[in-house]
Amino acid sequence: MCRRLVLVSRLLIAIGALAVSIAVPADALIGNGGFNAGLGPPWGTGLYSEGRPVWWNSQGCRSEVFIDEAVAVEGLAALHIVNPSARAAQVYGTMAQRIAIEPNRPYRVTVWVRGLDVASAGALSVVVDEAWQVRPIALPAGSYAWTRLSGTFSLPVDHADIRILAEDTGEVWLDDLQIIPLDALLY
Ligand SMILES: [Ca+2]
Repeated sequence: MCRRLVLVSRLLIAIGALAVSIAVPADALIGNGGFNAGLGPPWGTGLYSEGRPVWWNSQGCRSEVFIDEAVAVEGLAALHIVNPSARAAQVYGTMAQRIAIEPNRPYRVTVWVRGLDVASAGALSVVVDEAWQVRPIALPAGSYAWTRLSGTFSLPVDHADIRILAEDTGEVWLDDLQIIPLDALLY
């Protein structure tokens, strides 16, 4: 009897360990967050993306994006954004991809960033909601080598539009953008 209980408890521990390993994502929720596959899908999805180029400009913004294969911190490529347009109302360049999330669950966003003459704090940000109000990542002003930034968010809906938004002058590089459920990191 006692031996059987031990076996049952070992089995439950094994099942528990399996559940934890399933709960921790082997990869991020976001697709091609390392930009090694270029600018294709799933970039170019979510609100406002339909019928537009993957990276698109508003109100005459002259921002451009490139896949840079010389400076990546993860894989072979990083995203390089060049924006010569100063901050002004509705002047921005952007691209997004929609991911599925659990409503009100906390998520962590991490990304490697590099800056050259970034004009202002938040000249480039990562936005996650449809109203563009929730911005877990905002790049600092100035010039800096590869730096890892992180932030958290939760939304009351079942999806997030992970949006890269350029709103002021400067050059930035992004790599290895990841979205991970925060509680999965705590096991
Ligand atoms: Ca990469």
